Amino acid sequence: MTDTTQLKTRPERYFQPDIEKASSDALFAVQSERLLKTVNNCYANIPFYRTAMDALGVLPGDIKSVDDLSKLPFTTKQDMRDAYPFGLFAIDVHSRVQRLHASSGTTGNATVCGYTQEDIDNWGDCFARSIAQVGGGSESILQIAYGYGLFTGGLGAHEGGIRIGATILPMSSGNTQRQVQMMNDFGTDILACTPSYALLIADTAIEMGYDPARDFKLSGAILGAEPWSEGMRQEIEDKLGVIAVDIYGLSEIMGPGVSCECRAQNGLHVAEDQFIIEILDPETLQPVPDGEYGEVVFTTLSKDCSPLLRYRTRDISCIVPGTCSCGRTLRRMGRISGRTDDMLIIRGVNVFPSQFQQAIAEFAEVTNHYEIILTRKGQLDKVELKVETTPEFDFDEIRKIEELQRRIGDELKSNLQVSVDVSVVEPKSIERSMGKAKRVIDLR
Ligand code: DLL
Repeated sequence: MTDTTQLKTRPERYFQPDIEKASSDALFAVQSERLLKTVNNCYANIPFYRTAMDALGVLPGDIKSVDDLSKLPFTTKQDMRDAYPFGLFAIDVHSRVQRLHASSGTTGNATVCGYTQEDIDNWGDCFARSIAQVGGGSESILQIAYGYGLFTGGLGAHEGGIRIGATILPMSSGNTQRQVQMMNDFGTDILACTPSYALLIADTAIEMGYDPARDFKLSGAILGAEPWSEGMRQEIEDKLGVIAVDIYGLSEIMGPGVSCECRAQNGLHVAEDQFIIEILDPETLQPVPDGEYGEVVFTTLSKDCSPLLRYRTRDISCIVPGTCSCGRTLRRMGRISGRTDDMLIIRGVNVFPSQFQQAIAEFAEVTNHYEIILTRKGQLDKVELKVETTPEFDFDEIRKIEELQRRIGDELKSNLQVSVDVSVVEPKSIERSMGKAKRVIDLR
């Protein structure tokens, strides 16, 4: 196992210490001032918000500080889709807008956001903080293996690299052997990609005959865009010899860097100078206490082209109570535990994909590569879990395979109250992902 203690005990680095370590009073003042500006911008320039605020009987003048946030209307993904493509822009797309990003529109219109140069710079600041949080700086070689394009991963990381002055290796995703080659030859020290792609890169490097933890100069990995587990983190850290931090973001709010862990790895510091976070009960839309899980809702504070008021992300998380050992005062959100819309209803029982992940983490014989396949037989839902074993597992003994499948099935049954047909499969039989892994295949 790689010893990451040395990496963890390096002196803490900050990109914008005045902001990252601001007092709560100073932050409240900055947030309030920017909120007023944002609300005025929304009311004056976006008819959707004028109508929504008029319907609630709220005028921009009623918002005096962050304490008045709950008077403002919510925004949903559907509102953004209805406004497709530019209906929620505060400025004309032909004016100062430098770039457009869009989320994939698999279940409806894509959601589109515009960025002025100022928006791009602010975004870069957020990602630059993340680079510092994992221990990187201007001397770093940053390999970006998030996809470049309408997806915000690649270009968001790129802007962060520019702001902090790192040497950028703009690989985008794909061509994994070449990623490994460059990583070795150029001496990459920070890798940015999805956690599933980091694992694929690690495994590919091992297959190519490297021991990345020993041979490569990697020290940090900034991984996000999809849910992952502590088990995956451990595997990535061991194989690559890095500290791996979780980065969160969404295209509607900005892209990667809305929040990111530091090396304490105990919650993701939210860029609270640029966003107000609320954690609300998704039914009552009332705030839940710190430490309790609810829907994450963001209000943007610095966005010029695509400001959003109280955007309901559908992601589920909490505010991590207490202070962080890294010295940052920006509050932390917990790992995303699921989405309000990824709940599977299986024979009437509500189940989240993350529960499968937690259950299989208990078994040393299997890995983090799994797929949940849902089908319907007559009136009955059928659930199959395919999970890969470790290379050490002896696949020649049918009895051992059956016994492992039964034990995993029993664990799932007692955790989820649903019978799951478990198939353990040989290493590398489940397709690897270079972007966001698709773990649930619903064929019903
Ligand atoms: O995934 C932005 C991003 C790029 C974040 C690179 C981090 C790194 P979208 O494609 O719009 O944007 O997808 C946003 O992905 O609402 C979450 O459900 C999920 N997601 C993002 N980061 C994480 C994370 C980018 N760290 C949606 N953990 C969000 C779990 C995440 N889920």
